[in-house]
Amino acid sequence: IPASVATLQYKLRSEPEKIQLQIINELIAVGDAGLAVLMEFLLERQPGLDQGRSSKTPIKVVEAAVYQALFNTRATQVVDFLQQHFPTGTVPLRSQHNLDYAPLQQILAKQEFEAADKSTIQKLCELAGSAAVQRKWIYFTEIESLASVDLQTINALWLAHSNSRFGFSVQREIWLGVGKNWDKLWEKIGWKSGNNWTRYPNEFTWNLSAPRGHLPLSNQLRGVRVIAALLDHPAWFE
Ligand code: UYC
Repeated sequence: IPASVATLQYKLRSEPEKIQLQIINELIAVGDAGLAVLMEFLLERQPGLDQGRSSKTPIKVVEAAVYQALFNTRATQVVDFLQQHFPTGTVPLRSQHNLDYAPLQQILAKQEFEAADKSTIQKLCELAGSAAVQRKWIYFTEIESLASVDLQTINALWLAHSNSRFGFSVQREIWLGVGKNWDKLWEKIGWKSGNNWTRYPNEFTWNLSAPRGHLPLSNQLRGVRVIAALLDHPAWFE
């Protein structure tokens, strides 16, 4: 390995998270030698990926960023490597109801955020039960009983594949930051501008240039009670 790459490899292992995230981009820019370092790093960290997860530290930020950066390259050797060692990413796809979150993970890895948003709504309905699946939307009264594990998995996937920009826990943090004032939340996450609601789907920003907390969406047509129940769910503080 060239000396400069070795230095980056050392820093990737030893620097604080903020620096690690910058090093990832530098290693990607190096090309094959850099990709090899990133793949090795993921393998080293693999046994730890299941541990130390609570709603406070729902994902391993650096591992998720390495995975996503590698995935974005679409380089053949990387595609094969990820397929072999991380076929469903770095977030454990835990579900109390045996729901399969692998499709959502793959859509998010491809950064297809509009499809991921649809898939998320669908999963929430599946979690709520067959009546909600038929209806295609959830009553606020159904939210409370949604399994925390599943909500945490969905949230962790959004965080992992968005550099922690998107996810219910991000929306919750912003909501608490504005004293639970809905109008201030809508402005901050780009769901409303002045008196105008952002129109679904075309006016929403389906990529990482969106404001923090922009996604996933919750339709407000029937009021704020669904999103209120979602952001107040025990999944985020238990
Ligand atoms: N839509 O405006 N939305 C839909 C949002 C509202 C409306 C879906 C978000 C305001 C209608 C999603 C915002 C409103 C439908 C979202 C937003 C409105 C629809 C698809 C900013 C009018 C057709 C999934 C707050 C003033 C379907 C789903 C229907 C759909 C999301 C209109 C994800 C974040 C108050 C007419 N909107 N929605 O849930 O239900 O249907 O009739 O929030």
